Amino acid sequence: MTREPYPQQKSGVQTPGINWYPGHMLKAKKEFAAQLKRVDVVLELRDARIPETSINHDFELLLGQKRRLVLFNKTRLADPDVTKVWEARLHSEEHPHLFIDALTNRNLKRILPLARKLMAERWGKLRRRGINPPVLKLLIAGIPNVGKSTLINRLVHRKATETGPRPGVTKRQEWVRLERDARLLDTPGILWPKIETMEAGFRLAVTGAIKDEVVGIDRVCDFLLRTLQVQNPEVLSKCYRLDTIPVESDPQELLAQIAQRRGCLKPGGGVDGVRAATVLLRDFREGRLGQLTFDDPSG
Ligand SMILES: Nc1nc2c(ncn2[C@@H]2O[C@H](COP(=O)(O)OP(=O)(O)OP(=O)(O)O)[C@@H](O)[C@H]2O)c(=O)[nH]1
Ligand SMILES: [Mg+2]
Repeated sequence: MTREPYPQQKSGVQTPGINWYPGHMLKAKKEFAAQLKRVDVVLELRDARIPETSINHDFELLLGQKRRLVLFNKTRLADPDVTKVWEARLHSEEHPHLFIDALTNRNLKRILPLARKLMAERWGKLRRRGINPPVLKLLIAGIPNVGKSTLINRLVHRKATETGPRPGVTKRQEWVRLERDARLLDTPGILWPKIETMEAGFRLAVTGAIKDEVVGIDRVCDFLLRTLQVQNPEVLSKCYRLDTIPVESDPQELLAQIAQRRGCLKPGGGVDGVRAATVLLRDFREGRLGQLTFDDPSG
């Protein structure tokens, strides 16, 4: 049987979209819009594992003609071959971009020079008129948990802002001194009010931008298992010492096997599905289940 690298969900979930919008996000969006006119360049963070799904289209409207550098973070967690295809596809995009990894410092040294380059023309004009350019003001924007605060800490080589492995850690905007003549504004993660499809919901949940509860931990787990079954079944069998995994295996059955292996059982002896799902998702998020990209670059 041919393996389709990007399976569509067969969960039968029919939904008009996921309506949700925590109040703090609306507030964050208003504050974000208010600061925009005060900054020179926006560093827009997206997730390298979901280069398309992590685009906040609301930003397009808000940012307008603002100078922008798009940074795809967490590249070390994405499938390197698929990243290459994404890089080729993004080549002709309007805004310059970099694939980075804040935890391994990949491409971080290139960020500030690129941001300064975006200001070169404007500042050149000021200098010709005998005026010293002002302090470079950057704003870092993106969906929750994509690594905005981690990136800032890496750029300033100290713990200037709070970070954590869950969405919604940064609650308010905060200026950080980057260099003598550069400042960076950290902002809370912002998502859009309605997630259009369950598929997008699964991708945002599995990568940590929304909490599992928004779409249901069992469904997020089901989505991850289906993706692994077709993209990297070997990692599943190796990590949980399972037999060869046929592509058509039922994810529920797989989860039951994982539960047995990891001792996720109820007092009476039945499988504890929620515990097993929690174990699987934690293993994935801590990098024990290999590198995966969920957005198909050919789609
Ligand atoms: N592997 C990997 N993990 C990362 C990277 N950047 C951030 N993380 C992890 O992702 C999680 C979220 O990081 P934060 O910096 O708090 O994310 P944020 O975008 O500021 O999140 P909010 O403030 O909630 O919007 C943390 O557990 C980080 O260690 C990266 O480049 N690679
Ligand atoms: Mg943050």
